[in-house]
Amino acid sequence: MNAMRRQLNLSSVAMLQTIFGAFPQCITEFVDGSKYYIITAVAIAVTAKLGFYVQKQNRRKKWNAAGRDVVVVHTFPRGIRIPNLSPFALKLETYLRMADIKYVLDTSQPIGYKGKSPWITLNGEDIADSQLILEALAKKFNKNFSSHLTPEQLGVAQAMRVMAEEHYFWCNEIWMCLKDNFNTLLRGFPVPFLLSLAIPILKPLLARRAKNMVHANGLGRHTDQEVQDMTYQDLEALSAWLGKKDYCTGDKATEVDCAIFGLMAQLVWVSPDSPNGRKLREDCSNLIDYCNRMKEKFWPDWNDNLAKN
Ligand SMILES: N[C@@H](CCC(=O)N[C@@H](CS)C(=O)NCC(=O)O)C(=O)O
Ligand SMILES: *[C@@H]1O[C@H](CO)[C@@H](O)[C@H](O)[C@H]1NC(C)=O
Repeated sequence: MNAMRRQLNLSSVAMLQTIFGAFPQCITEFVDGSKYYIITAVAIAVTAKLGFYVQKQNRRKKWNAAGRDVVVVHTFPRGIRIPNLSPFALKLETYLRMADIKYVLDTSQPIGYKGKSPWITLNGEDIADSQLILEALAKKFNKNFSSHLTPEQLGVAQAMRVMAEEHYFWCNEIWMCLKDNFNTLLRGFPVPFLLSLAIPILKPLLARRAKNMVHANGLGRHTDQEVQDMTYQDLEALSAWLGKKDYCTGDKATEVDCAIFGLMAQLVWVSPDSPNGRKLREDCSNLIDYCNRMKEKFWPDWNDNLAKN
């Protein structure tokens, strides 16, 4: 056994000698000459890595210290005309208000472990995806605002939410990202100076990303006109569903209203002059009244939650 180990050690030393012995002279000379540069570079890299690690630990410590049962909402910074430019984050915040659950915002890491925003930390545990978060919170805090609905009403609400979040949302993204080239979106919140310098470089990269995503889900393969018509159909369906009711499912606001409000609020306050914003004004104005109703009910402090321009 010992003899075998000795032999193995010997042969691995021999192997290393062969490898390094085979190093061309010029490389060893280069490494020798730039030893100090290399040492400095490695030191900088290690320090940076350590710094990021400490920063990450500190962030985590701060999130975990938010207080028992206080939801830390990880999201993008406040908008100028709307508290949250992400429809899914606005949905989540609106739900937290509806359910009277304490929350704090954290914008240090908007994109979560699933690669999307929003996500939350609650009592040290992370949850991602607005709908999964909403359902987890409903369970934990024992809230259900839809318990009075019939199975049919629940079914329609589910179908409408999925249409809005998974179809309408992407149709609208095509306008925001590809037709409008992010311009309206970028006017939506105060862009820090350093980031504004990087925007000309970032825009084409983000556009390519968006293009790939809508190509993958299929919507990006239609003509502009076809996408436009589909989007209008979604808005008309939402408007017809709402009808003369105060809220989507009746005279009481329920979970689905948070989702619909999150998406429609963007048209009302961020991109009113987009084709979809105009469509809302011209043919679906009950959705605008609805957004104002939701805003008054759940966001009496709306203006306090806007970014200064
Ligand atoms: N199903 C997700 C959708 C979240 C989502 O699409 N978030 C967008 C911002 S509105 C995002 O993070 N996009 C970043 C990306 O796709 O890279 C939810 O309900 O939370
Ligand atoms: C509320 O209750 C209904 C049935 O009464 C159920 O279908 C629904 O999933 C519940 N919603 C939440 C958010 O728990």
